Amino acid sequence: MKGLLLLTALCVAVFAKKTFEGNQVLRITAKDETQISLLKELSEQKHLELDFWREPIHESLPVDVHVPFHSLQDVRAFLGNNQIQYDVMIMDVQDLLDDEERDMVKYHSSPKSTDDFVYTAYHNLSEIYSFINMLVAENRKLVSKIVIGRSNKKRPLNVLKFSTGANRPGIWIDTGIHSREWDTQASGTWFAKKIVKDYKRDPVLTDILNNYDIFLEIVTNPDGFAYTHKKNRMWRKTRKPHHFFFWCVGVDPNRNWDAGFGGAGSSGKPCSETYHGPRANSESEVKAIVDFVKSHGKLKAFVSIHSYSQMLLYPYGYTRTPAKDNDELNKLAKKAVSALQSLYNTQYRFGSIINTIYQASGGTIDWTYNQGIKYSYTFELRDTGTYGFLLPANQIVPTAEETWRALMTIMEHTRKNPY
Ligand code: 0X9
Ligand code: ZN
Repeated sequence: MKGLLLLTALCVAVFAKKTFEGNQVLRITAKDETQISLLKELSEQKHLELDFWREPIHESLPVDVHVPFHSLQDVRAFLGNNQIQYDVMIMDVQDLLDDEERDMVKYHSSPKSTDDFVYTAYHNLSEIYSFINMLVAENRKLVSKIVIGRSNKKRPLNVLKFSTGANRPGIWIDTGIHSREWDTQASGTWFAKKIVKDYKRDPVLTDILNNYDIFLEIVTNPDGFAYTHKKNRMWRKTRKPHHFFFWCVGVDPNRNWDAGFGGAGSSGKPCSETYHGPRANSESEVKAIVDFVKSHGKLKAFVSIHSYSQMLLYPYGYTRTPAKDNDELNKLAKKAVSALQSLYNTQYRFGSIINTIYQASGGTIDWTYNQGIKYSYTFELRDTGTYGFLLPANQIVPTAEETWRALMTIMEHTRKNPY
């Protein structure tokens, strides 16, 4: 009997989807350096199992932390005892996930065309992969699919190529490198459809596509993404187990690039959410893009899309030394965020990564910029923390629409300023 119970418990642990009943997300506002240090200490308390959505870095930046139900009392007591201010941003994480799931089940149909695809709901990996195949089948002249490599679990790394002629320079866009940032893969899907709808209709996009190819990787971290659907909605990293600490799975794919690799703002601890991996490009998902960028040789803009915080950022993240094109990147970012804001009045901050969000080493666009891709940008999409990574599905399309305006600004500038 005891054995059976143990076996059942083991099965539940291995096969069940993680639930988050009673978990809360707190927004903590530290008032000084001492409180930041206290919060850093708090984040070291492993038994609390805290998931910092926004880490304690500096008192000017809010700290968002996802607290499991079993740790709530301790965390609240800690904050109270140290007179650290906080608000409850998400009362019950599972409630939001239930809403999300309900919408997904409702639209879990098999659309016959990309016109029938429900852009206002979240979709799983197989639904997005069939969307990609449908889009290609419907637009053979404009769109093709290239497989740039395989994930750790051997899933294809699919990239959509929008092209109207041979030997063109290219513009790259990726979404979903952090798997839990679901509004990014959803936006990527919407962008793909937008491109085929607007070609030959929108003169600016038509001009871009008559001169540049656009490459779009919607699910940049497919293993992580599948895991967010099947096991743990909050998964961020890749899914490669560590060779020694095999219970610590995954590498942060936004710390794994060969630009200040292993420096401040990344972690050497395999269980950390910002673990940089054993070496640069150790993750096949990263290496595939590195190989693609090098072999293509003519990418002129590279945009990597994350969420959340509402920011448009440019290099660098690993060093305080300004990028040599800092002034132009800054001016263009300003123009792009004002185009974005013009639609729904969503406000974005912009600047270099290190000055605007925090120091992060081994990040995607620092590497692409150092490869000579001048227009290297990264977005942090909606929102500013009300829902964080759990943006309600009714915000997918507005988020994609406004982001598209900023992307068009960057692409148009790239088209008009050849280098
Ligand atoms: O920590 C990160 O990798 C980014 N924040 S996120 O919540 N999306 O994980 C911030 C680093 C800045 N770089 C990019 N946004 N690429
Ligand atoms: Zn991210």
